[in-house]
Amino acid sequence: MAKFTIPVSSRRLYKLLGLFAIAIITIVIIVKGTDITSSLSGPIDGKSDYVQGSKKANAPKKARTKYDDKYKYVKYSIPEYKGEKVRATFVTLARNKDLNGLRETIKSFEDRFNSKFQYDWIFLNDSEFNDDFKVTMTALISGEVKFGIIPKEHWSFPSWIDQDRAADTRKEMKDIIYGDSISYRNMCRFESGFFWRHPLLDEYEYYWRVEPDTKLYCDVDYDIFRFMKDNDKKYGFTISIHEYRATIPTLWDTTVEFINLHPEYVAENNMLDFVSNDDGMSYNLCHFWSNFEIASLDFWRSDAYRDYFDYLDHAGGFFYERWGDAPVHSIAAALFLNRTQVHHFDDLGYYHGPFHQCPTDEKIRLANRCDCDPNRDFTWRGYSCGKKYYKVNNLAKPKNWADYSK
Ligand SMILES: Nc1nc2c(ncn2[C@@H]2O[C@H](COP(=O)(O)OP(=O)(O)O)[C@@H](O)[C@H]2O)c(=O)[nH]1
Ligand SMILES: *[C@@H]1O[C@H](CO)[C@@H](O)[C@H](O)[C@H]1NC(C)=O
Ligand SMILES: *[C@@H]1O[C@H](CO)[C@@H](O)[C@H](O)[C@H]1NC(C)=O
Ligand SMILES: [Mg+2]
Repeated sequence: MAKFTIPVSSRRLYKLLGLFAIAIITIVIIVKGTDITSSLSGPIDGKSDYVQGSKKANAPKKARTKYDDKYKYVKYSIPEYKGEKVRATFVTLARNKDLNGLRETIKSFEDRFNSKFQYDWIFLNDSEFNDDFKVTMTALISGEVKFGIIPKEHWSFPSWIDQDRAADTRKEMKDIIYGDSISYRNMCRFESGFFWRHPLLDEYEYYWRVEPDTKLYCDVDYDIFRFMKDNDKKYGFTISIHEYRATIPTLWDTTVEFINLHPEYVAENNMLDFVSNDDGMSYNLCHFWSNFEIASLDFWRSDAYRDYFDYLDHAGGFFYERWGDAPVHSIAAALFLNRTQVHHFDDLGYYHGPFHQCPTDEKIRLANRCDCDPNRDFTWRGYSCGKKYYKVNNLAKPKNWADYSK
């Protein structure tokens, strides 16, 4: 019997020890838990300190330094910009129904770039944003988030537009993508002439335009706005493409009329050869795909662009045809900028349905941890204007570009 009592009491002892251990673990978890909550409330309350400190941005990645010499090309061509932050912001035009498409998009832009630099993000809509939208976006974004409403006169027919003629156009164009849409036309006119006039953008010098359902495929470890500013870049793009001719039948002729009135606005070292194959006689339909833009707000604020937009707006093509903001922005950039002020971000991976930019240069792709398939890259394909852009600017294409051109 005595032999039995010992194991029983030791079982009790084990039980007691077990309970004691569980109690300790529970206490540790509770204490840790409050630690986590209090450390979370720090950055949220003191967000501005956190943003200015930008400490994360300056910490080099361990894995990266190990392979520094192997990826020398990348290091050499893309210096890491760690200087002072630029007055820059993201800008997204959106609707309630874009919330789902925006969640993943924002996550990829934050993970790949913005969590390291904490730039602000502005959302614009033609009516008030609801709370679900605001709360979700604010939680996902590391910088300050601002919501703005578009003034009615920036999102409607201007007084001089003939409503019957505009309605006829929408009927005639019903078989062309967005051809029958009023809201799409308002959107194109807004993105051409008004987003940069919104008071929320006044304090900024540069912006990065982001649309719902897009994605960033590669790490961006340098301050891309700093890069723009330090190198006097005014317009940066990823994908370029040919426009549907039916949407812009008179855009070029209207542009030529404007240039004849204002030859002083045309830059000396311009990029006319990117948008015209016959020295300005006609438009070759090439444009930068404006759903992605990293650009200077001061460029749109310039007299040249303001007067150009005004001229186009009075000509009525946003409603009598279906002029897109992409060809309007691109033609302006090609004519009013020194060609050295336009930049192709060949180091970025980007998706907006149905096209991808995925760096075909393996060194770039691996160094920047791109999660895209280069076989889907659009840059060197026939319908793209990438080859044209590289040719007219005397830029070297990646060695293997032809493997991704068919
Ligand atoms: N607020 C608002 N945004 C719009 C409207 N139409 C388009 N957008 C936004 O404008 C951008 C371009 O529209 P999208 O449908 O993506 O056109 P696509 O990229 O040319 O096919 C996106 O950011 C949309 O969220 C609209 O009627 N209201
Ligand atoms: C944006 O405006 C539209 C009306 O134009 C409205 O239906 C929608 O709810 C607004 N979006 C958000 C997120 O509030
Ligand atoms: C265009 O920019 C480049 C680089 O900044 C400069 O060397 C060149 O002089 C400029 N050309 C003109 C015509 O302004
Ligand atoms: Mg889109």
